[in-house]
Order: sequence, then C-alpha cells, then structure tokens
Amino acid sequence: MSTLDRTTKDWQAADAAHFLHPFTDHQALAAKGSRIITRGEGVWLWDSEGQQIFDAMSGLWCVNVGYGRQELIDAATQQLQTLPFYNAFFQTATPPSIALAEKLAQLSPPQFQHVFFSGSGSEGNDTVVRLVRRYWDLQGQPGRHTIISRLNAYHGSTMAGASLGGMVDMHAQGGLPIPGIVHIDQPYFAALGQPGENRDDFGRRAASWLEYKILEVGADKVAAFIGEPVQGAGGVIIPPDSYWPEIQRICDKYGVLLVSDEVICGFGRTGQWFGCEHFGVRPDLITFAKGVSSGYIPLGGVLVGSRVARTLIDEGGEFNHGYTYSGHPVACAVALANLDVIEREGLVRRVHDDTGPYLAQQFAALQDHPLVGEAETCGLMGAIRLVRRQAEGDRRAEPFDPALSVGMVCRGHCFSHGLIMRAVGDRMIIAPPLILTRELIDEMMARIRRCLELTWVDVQQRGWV
Ligand code: PXG
Repeated sequence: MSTLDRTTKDWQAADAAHFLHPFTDHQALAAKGSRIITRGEGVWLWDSEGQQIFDAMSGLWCVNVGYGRQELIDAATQQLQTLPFYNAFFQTATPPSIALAEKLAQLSPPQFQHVFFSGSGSEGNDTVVRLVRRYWDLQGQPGRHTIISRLNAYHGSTMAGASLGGMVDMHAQGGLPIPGIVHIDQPYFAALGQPGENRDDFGRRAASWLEYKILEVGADKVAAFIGEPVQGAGGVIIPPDSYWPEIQRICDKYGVLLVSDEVICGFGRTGQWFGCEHFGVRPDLITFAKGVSSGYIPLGGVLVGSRVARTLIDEGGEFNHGYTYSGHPVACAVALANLDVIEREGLVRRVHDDTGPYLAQQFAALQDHPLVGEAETCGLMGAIRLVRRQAEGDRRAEPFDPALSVGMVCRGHCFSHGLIMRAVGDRMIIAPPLILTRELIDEMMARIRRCLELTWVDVQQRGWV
C-alpha cells in the first residue's frame, strides 16, 4: 500500500500497532485513534479528514514563523546537497554551525559570546547540569553541585531534564529526581497568593523561597538556579514583575549561577529576543531549542555567558561532553534561515508593539465570560483559567473540582471546532505563531469564544456551576 492512499483508519491502525507516542496512555489512544495531521500552511493545519485547524500552539511552542516557509525549505535542501552531516568533535567545524554560533552571539544579551549545540531542549539542560558542575569544580568548589529548580517546571524528559523539571508525575516514574536537584514552589499567584496580598508582594515572597532553600542546602553547596521566564508546559504561569529581579538579587548575593530556560520563551515569544530581557534579568546560561529553528528540524543548545565560558575555556582543558548532532549543519542552516525571517519580517518587534498588546486586549475582554477566572498574556502566549465562580469583591475565584477535568471538556470542543488550544489542568493555553496578524487574532478569538461558550453550556447542563 502506498503511503499516500491510506485512509485515516489505516493510519490509526498502523499507529496503534507500532508507534509509542510521548506522554501518552497507549491503550487509551489505541482505542480512540490518533488524529493524523497531514499538512500545514501559515497558522493552519489540515488533518487526514480534511478538517482545517487553527494551530494556536505553534506545533508544540515552536513553529514561530508558521508552516511552509520556502526560505527554510531552501536552506535545508541546499545544505543537504552540499554537506548533509559532519561532526564537530575532532577539531573540525562546518560553516553553518560557525555562522549560527556567531549569529546567536549577536542576537543574545552581550554577556553571551559562546554557544554549545545539542539536538533538543532536554539535551540542552543535560548540558547545563554538566556545565555548571564543571564550572564549580574548576573554581575549586567541587562540593557546589546542587541545582535548585521549581515545582511544576518543565525542563525536558531525559534523566537530568525530568529531574530539573518539577512535574511530580514524571518524578514518580523511574526514580527521579537524580541526586543534587531540589525544588522550590512556583510563582503562581492565583494558586499561592494569600488573601489581601497583591501580585508584587507575592512575587517577592515567592522569590524569597529561593533564599530559604539556598540557606537550607548551604550556600557553599548550591551551584545554580534554573527557571523558565514564564513556565510554559506548567500552564503559562506568568510571574509578577517583582519576581525575577528579586531572584537575580538572591543569586548575586550567594554567587549562585542563574540559568534561564528559554526553550519556549526564546526567539520572540515574549516580544523580546529572550524572555530574560522581558523580565530584566542577566542569566549566566540560557537553554534554547524549539523557536531557534521554528521546529522545522531538531536543534537546541546552551548560550554560555562570559562567567562560565571564561573559566571553561581558560582553565578547563577538555570538556568531556557532546552529542553526535552538536552543530548539525542542516539544522544550523535551517536555524540561520529562520532567524533571518524573524529579523527581516520584524516579528519580535511586531509581537512587542502590535500583536502582543492586541492579544492582551482581546484576552482582557474575555474576563466578562462567567467561566473565566483570569485571562492573561505575555507577548504571544496566554492562559485562560476556567473557574466555577468568578472573583467578586474580596472573594477569590472558586476553582472547579480537578476531578471534573473541565479543561479537557473545553479542549474537546476545541478539537472538534478547528482550534488547537491546550488544557493544563483548568488552564487553557495558547502560544500561536509569531506571524499572527490582528485579523488572525480576531479569527482565533472567535474560535476561543465559541469553545468557551460550548463549555459553559456543558458545565451548566452537568450541574457543575
Ligand atoms: N525546557 C523547556 C522550558 C521546555 O518547554 C524542554 C526544555 C525540553 O525540550 P525538548 O526539545 O527536549 O522537548 C521544553 C519542552 C507541553 C510540552 O506539554 C512542552 C515541551 C515539550 C513537550 C510538551 O507543553 N517543552
């Protein structure tokens, strides 16, 4: 059977028989059948039944320049024809990997002049663990190996990535976290703010948890703190403005390295090239992936700031770490073409000046809907918290019983009404491509409103409100 004339049912049967999907209950999926996505153009996807879908998640937070960009296709084709692969291990390099390292040094904050490439964000964070521990060894403080992260963080799915992450369901499988990684709570105001506390006071209090943890572990044992500027997979948790500057102050006070995991926030998502710039912090390391190549081809890595780079280069000798695909020439060529599109079309500025503020306005208007607790955005990512009762006067919004899975009800409507919006618990989240225009935001908002309306009818009929 040719791959082209298979029906949806054929694809689903072969999928269920052979393909173990990531983060999936395989038995449940096999009973239901996967949706088969066959084509993409701009912000649109099509499935094997011909349904057209608005992809408000950019694939998986990555297709920042939209689907079907000829510039990226040409860059890949040309590089595949010239040199599809060569390694960077044995005193060799390829032009695209050198040019991309140079380009990333140009686009990132000035302390970043060096790049270590990986094939994904998870691998990038494995590199982070190796780098920060190597840094402290070289500083003559080998006892300084503990890394502090946050609950509900997502830093990948390798042993180190999942350990850095704060997803308890992931830790429960496979004996994680690995030693030397500890967690503090997240800056999630709606869940952890106290009655009468404002956002900024909460932000400072949430940052103080880092200082308590440093003192508990012992400052001479803490290597680094890692955080996503905005927690993405955890539900687009946007911290109060007071949070990150206070985190920076605490890291500086104890000499702790600051790592910004920008796998989602990097490359324009927040309206700056990097999320740390949006929040005004100066990290020592930045993990990146996804948007660097708009997901057209796997690529990730770590931007290494001068503090770590100087020690590693001047005093480190050989660093015993690397991946076959570190600096893969085709991936780097695609990334260069992708960054060129972002620059040429002024997408970062567009998010900052135009589409980001416009989306914020549209989300603010959702607040009128009886199901919406908060609807907040940062650049082109946003979250809508579905609540049983809205806040009124001094009374806080009342959440749904998590067992009802109201987010999944809403996601079901999105699925059948041509919209990809994710559910993380009771938070409905979006991270649409940065090529969005105001017209496309209007189109997306109409779909979001329709799905909220259908969810509202459901929860009323089921007696959940
Ligand atoms: N750090 C962050 C901040 C991420 O969001 C990774 C690291 C790992 O990257 P790789 O390329 O190894 O997957 C990520 C990935 C979700 C979801 O459910 C999010 C991610 C991956 C898969 C699912 O939102 N982010």
